[in-house]
Amino acid sequence: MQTLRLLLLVGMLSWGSGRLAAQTPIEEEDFENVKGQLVGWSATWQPPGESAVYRPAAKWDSPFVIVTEADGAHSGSQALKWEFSGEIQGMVSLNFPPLQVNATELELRFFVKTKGIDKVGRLAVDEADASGKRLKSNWAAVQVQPSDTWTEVVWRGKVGGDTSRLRVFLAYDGLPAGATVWIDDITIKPVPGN
Ligand SMILES: [Ca+2]
Repeated sequence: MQTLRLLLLVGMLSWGSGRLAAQTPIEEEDFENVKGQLVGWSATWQPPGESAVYRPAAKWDSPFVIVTEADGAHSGSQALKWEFSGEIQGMVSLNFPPLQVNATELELRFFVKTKGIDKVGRLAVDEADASGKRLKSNWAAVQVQPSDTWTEVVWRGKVGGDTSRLRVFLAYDGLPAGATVWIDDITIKPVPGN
């Protein structure tokens, strides 16, 4: 069953790739300049036995929302909040905007905080070319542990010469009502010396 779910997730991530292709990659995000809707973020949900549903962040309202929140940010006065109003079954992923690749060895960092979650999230880091086409998938590149305080997630890796952006997804296999994930202070930088 787990293998099947992984295959379904890989499939739905592929499906989202074309939609992300036109977006301008980012190098950092602290959410301080977000006014109103989040741009570039999206989510994909694969309910058991049904087709995957992909929507931009602003188009989700049930069973979860993806918004910025002023309270309790890691930096400044805003962070991203992914909040579940109802129980969710099946794989669900928060899809980051494409991240700019400017070296062959990279370090991706961000801060995460969770509430009402007792399982690990899986961070996928996919390599893509300038058109958004996926070149390589790094599934479960990092396990994101649940934590009610801000903790830093770090992924460091070498990418291929044709890679010009990374596509990052934070995925969970089912979540209870009330589950919340906050994200803040995303950076992607060359590893010093590379
Ligand atoms: Ca912030």
